[in-house]
Amino acid sequence: SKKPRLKYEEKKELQEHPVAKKLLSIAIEKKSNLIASLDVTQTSEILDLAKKIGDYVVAIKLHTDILTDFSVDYINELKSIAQEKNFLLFEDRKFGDIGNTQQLQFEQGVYKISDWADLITSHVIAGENSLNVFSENIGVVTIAEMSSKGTLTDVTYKQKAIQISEKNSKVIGCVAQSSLPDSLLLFTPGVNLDSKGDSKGQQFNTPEKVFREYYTDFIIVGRGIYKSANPVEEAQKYREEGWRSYEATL
Ligand code: BMP
Repeated sequence: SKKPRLKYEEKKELQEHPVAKKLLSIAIEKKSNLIASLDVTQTSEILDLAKKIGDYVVAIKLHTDILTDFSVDYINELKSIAQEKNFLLFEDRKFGDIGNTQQLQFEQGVYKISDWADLITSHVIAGENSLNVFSENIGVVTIAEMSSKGTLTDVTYKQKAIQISEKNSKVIGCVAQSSLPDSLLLFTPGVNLDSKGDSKGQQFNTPEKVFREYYTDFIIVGRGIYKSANPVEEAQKYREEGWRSYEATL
């Protein structure tokens, strides 16, 4: 039989990075392991959803480059909602280039991600040095394994991505669809209670399955929440389901 997983309190002890500690503190305080991915294209929709579901999540994941009306005012308002409701801002930029280019994408352009993100995602396809450009105060989450059908992130790729992630003090964890060493936090997207997948390659599992089989730390839910008729009810449901499934593995 499988050994029991580490509690969030125990994982917090293992973490050195302030953002990892903060994320785990929020999880413990809110009894939530839910990250809502708000993949909508207007800032007003994000702000509205963030106000409504902010109490139930540990972080809101963003794809800022899909917004049609980005502004600094929007970011400032989102930051104040995040502070009030106690969640982190997670920019899913999936950097995937040489370090110099990633640095420009991280610090410059319209979005100036380095000014406001608490967490960012990065591929490690360009090798370990490409991660050196991210700042110390931002938690880097590497993409070790993807949720989509036919992904190229096979076992060897995943193992190498984990090795790079374990060695780098800026990395707090990985996006993956299987378990990780205890020193890394596991973020699992492709979670939905009502659907098995879409026509574009996404594959969904239930929260129960990803906690039981992978010992994930955080579930990432997109369309299951923001596309539903009642996002508040769904956010509450995923929070409860995620927490119940976590406790069942202890
Ligand atoms: P949805 O639950 O609507 O499928 O959204 C999943 C979110 O997680 C999307 O924002 C997607 O970009 C992200 N994601 C994923 O689905 N699979 C991965 O392997 C990595 C991701 O970041």
